[in-house]
Amino acid sequence: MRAAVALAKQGIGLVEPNPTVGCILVDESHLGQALGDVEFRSAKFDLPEALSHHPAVLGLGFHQRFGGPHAEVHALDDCRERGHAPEGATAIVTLEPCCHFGKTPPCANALIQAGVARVVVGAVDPNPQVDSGGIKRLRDAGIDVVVGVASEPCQDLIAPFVKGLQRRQPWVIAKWAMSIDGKIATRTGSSQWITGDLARQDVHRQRGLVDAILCGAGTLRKDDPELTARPPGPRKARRLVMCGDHFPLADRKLLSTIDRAPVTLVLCGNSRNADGESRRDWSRAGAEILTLTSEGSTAQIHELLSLLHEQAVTRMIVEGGGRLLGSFFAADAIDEIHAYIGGKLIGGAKAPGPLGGQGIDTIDQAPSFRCLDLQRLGPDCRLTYRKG
Ligand code: AOF
Ligand code: ZN
Repeated sequence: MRAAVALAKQGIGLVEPNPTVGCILVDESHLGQALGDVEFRSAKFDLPEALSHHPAVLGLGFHQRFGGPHAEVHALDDCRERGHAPEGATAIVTLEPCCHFGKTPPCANALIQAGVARVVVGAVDPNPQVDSGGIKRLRDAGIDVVVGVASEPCQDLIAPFVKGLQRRQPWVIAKWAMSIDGKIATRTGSSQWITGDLARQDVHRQRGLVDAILCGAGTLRKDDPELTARPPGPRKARRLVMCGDHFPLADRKLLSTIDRAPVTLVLCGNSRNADGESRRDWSRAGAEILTLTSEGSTAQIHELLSLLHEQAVTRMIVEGGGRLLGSFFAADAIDEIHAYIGGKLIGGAKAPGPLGGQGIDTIDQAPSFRCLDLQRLGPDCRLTYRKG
């Protein structure tokens, strides 16, 4: 199942708003040893490539693009292309096979027709059109179904999809780069660059996998960021600025690069008539102006997230600065953190950390996050944390 999870991850950025799913068809009589304990510990290891050569593996598949065939169909095709028969095989799937006619026919039917003997499921599909219906259909056809194997990584795979379904908001990734001692700038405000080339390349890769990238007005003023993925990735993110009640000056890279990716300025209600000239410049350039009607930053953040869900934003990155990230923290609106740690020390009681605002008073108030991944990036690293 962990191997199927690794396969599924190859679909991140390609399948949303669908969930990422991986499937492996195996011949249990050849399973013998576990699929490479050693292999999973090595970051350089190409898992799909190695799996292909395992004697138990009949076929591999993952959901590769929105609207395209599901993981199970790819695995069955792969199995037949390799000259194997799926009859009697075990299908290991990170998500319950679907039972509905969506953009493709039901995967449960495909598995039944192929004659698989057993299906091992990581997570139940919370989509109301499925919701254990796939499991039932397989069992009714006499297939042995095991549910909940390695469920934590399988639930992690579909967490953005689940949040979209249940909360009708995008998955929020807070991103920052800090020194080993947790500073995002020196006490004088100098911050470029805390991380090196490899870490910054990774930031661009992550940008190319999401639907929206948000920054605050202070960052727009100070850093003049472009907020594009360079080189471009599979998704083109809408670039958003949380402006407060003033239009930003129009001399920003965001405006001069508006042909590369759409721009939205997010303002709050009392700004309607402010800054006429800047407003005109941004509008003329084609920027979308979004005016929030709620009061207070927490309500405004949730209003924005709901609006972005309606615009089909599944995953988004909040890039800072500290004030905006502090507001997202205070609003309990951070699902995941990409903390880049640059191999540098900054020091100084007045040098800022990543989250501004008030912060919490005592440790018992601190929300818990767990470490999902650690990527080494030359002298730096990316730590991925998730709530819960
Ligand atoms: C599976 N295997 O690989 C995936 C599943 O719009 P459609 O037809 O592509 O269906 C999307 C829904 O199917 C999605 O919301 C989720 O419930 C399920 N995704 N199911 O059996 C897969 N990607
Ligand atoms: Zn399916």
